[in-house]
Amino acid sequence: NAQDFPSGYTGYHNHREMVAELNQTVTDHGALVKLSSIGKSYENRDLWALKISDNAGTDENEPEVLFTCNQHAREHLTVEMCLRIIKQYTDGYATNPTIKNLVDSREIWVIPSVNPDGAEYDIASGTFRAWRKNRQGQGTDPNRNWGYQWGCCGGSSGSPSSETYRGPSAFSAPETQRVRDFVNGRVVGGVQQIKTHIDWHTYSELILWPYGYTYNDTAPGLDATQANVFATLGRRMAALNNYTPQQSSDLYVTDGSVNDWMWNAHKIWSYTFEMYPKSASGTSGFYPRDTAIAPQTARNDSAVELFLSYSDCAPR
Ligand code: PAY
Ligand code: ZN
Repeated sequence: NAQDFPSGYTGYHNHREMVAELNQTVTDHGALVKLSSIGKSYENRDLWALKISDNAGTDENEPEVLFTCNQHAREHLTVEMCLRIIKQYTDGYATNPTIKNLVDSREIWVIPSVNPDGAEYDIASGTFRAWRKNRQGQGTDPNRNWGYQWGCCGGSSGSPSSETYRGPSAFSAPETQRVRDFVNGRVVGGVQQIKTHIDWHTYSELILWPYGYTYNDTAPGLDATQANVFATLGRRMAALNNYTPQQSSDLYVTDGSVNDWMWNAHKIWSYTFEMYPKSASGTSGFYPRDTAIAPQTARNDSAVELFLSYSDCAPR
């Protein structure tokens, strides 16, 4: 039994509505999409992944792109961003040649809610709790629980009551485990099929790239050429959505983040997008009214399109 959003926010999708939307997409665009669960959350909700491609039921040899949303519970606008991407690349297929070309030549994976337990808990009392973590014990911050340089360097806490609790060990959260296993499972014939990834968050209007664990631009596994690719594509996307592009640690040091693991473990060009608003006081930035959904998700259309176009090559 899913919770409802308070008035002024009913345009957001709660978990039940999100699942209904995914199923409707399957009904409307059966040949273009495949819906599967990558496993369960701590509270036993399915973590749904929608694949968008021509011949979606077949594993074709095409570059794969991953979008993940809602690692953090209260960042509800990101669920809407993932749903927007799904709508754009399914509804637009028949009429928009650019979209058709991208869908035909890529396999686009969308996981619209990595942390459904936290998202439901955030709205369960009828008012927002400003909850960030998952619902395992006092809660683990999923974006401090990934297994590269976990807990090494700062920006996470070993205290279970902290907002940035990293968990007792890397991948202790079922949600990060499931996404890890899904990504590990995309290695086919020794080659990782997923080339690029965006993890959507709110807020601050930023485009971030690895590493988060160190202030250095280059570090083991990330050389100057690669750092330049991250920055070049980051800046090009930022020119389209008017976000600020920077290395992740320029915001603050974070160890155990998803971007660092995706890059280090798989050389996936992994970005974090921090959505609207640019700034806010207290926790208000996490709760823009539902009237912001349409403009603030559409704002990323051209950056997403550019990002998809680069999934088979690095920008120069
Ligand atoms: O890789 O640097 C990174 C991730 C940065 C985000 C994080 O802390 O995980 C930034 C914050 C977030 O979206 O969770 C920003 C928001 C405003 C916050 O809660 O501080
Ligand atoms: Zn976040």
